[in-house]
Amino acid sequence: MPDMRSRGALAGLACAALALGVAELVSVLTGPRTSPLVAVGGAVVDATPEPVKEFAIRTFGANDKNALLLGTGLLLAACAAVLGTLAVRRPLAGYAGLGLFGLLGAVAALTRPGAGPAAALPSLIGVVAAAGALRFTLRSDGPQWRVDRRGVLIAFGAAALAGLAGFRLARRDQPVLALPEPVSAGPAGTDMKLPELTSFVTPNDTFYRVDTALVIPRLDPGTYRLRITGMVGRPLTLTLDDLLARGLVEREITLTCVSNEVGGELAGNARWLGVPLRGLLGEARPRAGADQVVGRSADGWTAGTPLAACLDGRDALLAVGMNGTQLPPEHGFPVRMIVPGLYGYVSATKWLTELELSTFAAFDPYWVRRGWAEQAPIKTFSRIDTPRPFARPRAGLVTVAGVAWAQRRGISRVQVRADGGAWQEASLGTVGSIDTWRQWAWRWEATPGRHTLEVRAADTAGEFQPGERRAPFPDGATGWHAVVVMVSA
Ligand SMILES: Nc1nc2c(c(=O)[nH]1)N[C@H]1C(S)=C(S)[C@@H](COP(=O)(O)O)O[C@H]1N2
Ligand SMILES: [Mo]
Repeated sequence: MPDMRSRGALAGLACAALALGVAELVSVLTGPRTSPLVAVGGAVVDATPEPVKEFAIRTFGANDKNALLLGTGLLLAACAAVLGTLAVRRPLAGYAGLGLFGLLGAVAALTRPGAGPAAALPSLIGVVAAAGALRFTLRSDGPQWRVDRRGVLIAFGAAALAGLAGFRLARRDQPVLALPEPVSAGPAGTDMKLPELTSFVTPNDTFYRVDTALVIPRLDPGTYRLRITGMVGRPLTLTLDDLLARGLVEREITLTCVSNEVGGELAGNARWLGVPLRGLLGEARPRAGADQVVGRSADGWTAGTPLAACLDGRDALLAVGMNGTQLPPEHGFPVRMIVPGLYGYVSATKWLTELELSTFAAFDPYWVRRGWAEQAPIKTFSRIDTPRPFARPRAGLVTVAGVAWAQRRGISRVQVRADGGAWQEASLGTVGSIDTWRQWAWRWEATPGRHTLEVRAADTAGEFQPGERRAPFPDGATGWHAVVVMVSA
């Protein structure tokens, strides 16, 4: 019987390995952050208390993420072995366990910021493969179940093959661009470096992702072409080298999604390296009457940007770099548009292949056809990042902190209040530019009990964001972010 048990454990390990290998392969299509290990690891990081995180960073240094993945993997292996020993006696327990872990991976991937429905696919397809493997490794032997050794070997082999193929494909699909060194960066000191506060620059691997692409378009930089068409005196077709030869600038710009709810996380601030759009459009000589620039992506998605916003001197860019590296595939490799001050759906076309000069009267882009506003400037917004909802801080001084944004206008004030009392002035981080968000912090003398914290921000014209709660449809949510906390004595 002990032999039976260890064989069960092996079968469990083989099935888990197959699930992960297959999931890795599927995540080549759905994005690196949809792989169950990465998604569960990310969720664990988010849920980890700050002191533990600091301990991990101190102990593992730059390897903290690898340590986390290894830890998650070992834990999963232990569970798989236990489930395997159970499954030998009660196969149903094995299938139920598989289903549970598949669900866990899918939920973790789905709840990552900006994840689409396809994020669940790697976990679900992985688990279906593992269930199939379990079916073939557990053989009924009269009233008993026995583990088929060949089945276990085949499952391990298939797991290794799928995982390796996924790894190789993910690599192969990431050609490397030779980008010049950035010409300029933002000012220093914009990050207050407070624990739990959103960092001033959002790292690429945690930058929110929103798009309609079930499968990330993979463009070959060697054959890439950008066409500038429509109401122009001189249509252009440009290679990537043509674009790069126009000269690049680097700007910090906060990108925001119109679907962001009050308190939501569909916003990120990056250093974008790109070609100024104004000069490029000038070369194509827009014809009189054109008022809309339609950005078209490799997968046919469209966004309509006011031509004026591309020419008025703001840093409208065709971006090729993000935070010091080429654009990651899920953020639009090799070229995307970035226009400060406009929600992403009217400005930020990823996998950009065409700019068509047109008019708002003549053409409705993707989301406008579905009822969203034709014009969508970003509204003033503020968010409390810490304390988290239903946190239980100790009474005494508590740091309340977050970010606020009002691209093109800039943030001049942030105010916080507790329990509907008088508004208090928060201190503000150094300004990046009027196109970046700004960190804020407020020291709160917290007393025991249940409290509601609220925040509101004003732009540099002195205009406070309205308190009235409105849903994102059709041109962006409004309302003050509120967080309830339970202060302990
Ligand atoms: N090709 C393409 N580009 C797109 C979209 C899309 O669906 N397809 N979504 C837009 C929306 S709604 C937003 S908010 C931003 C998000 O950019 P990110 O995923 O890099 O954060 O991309 C924009 N660009
Ligand atoms: Mo968006």
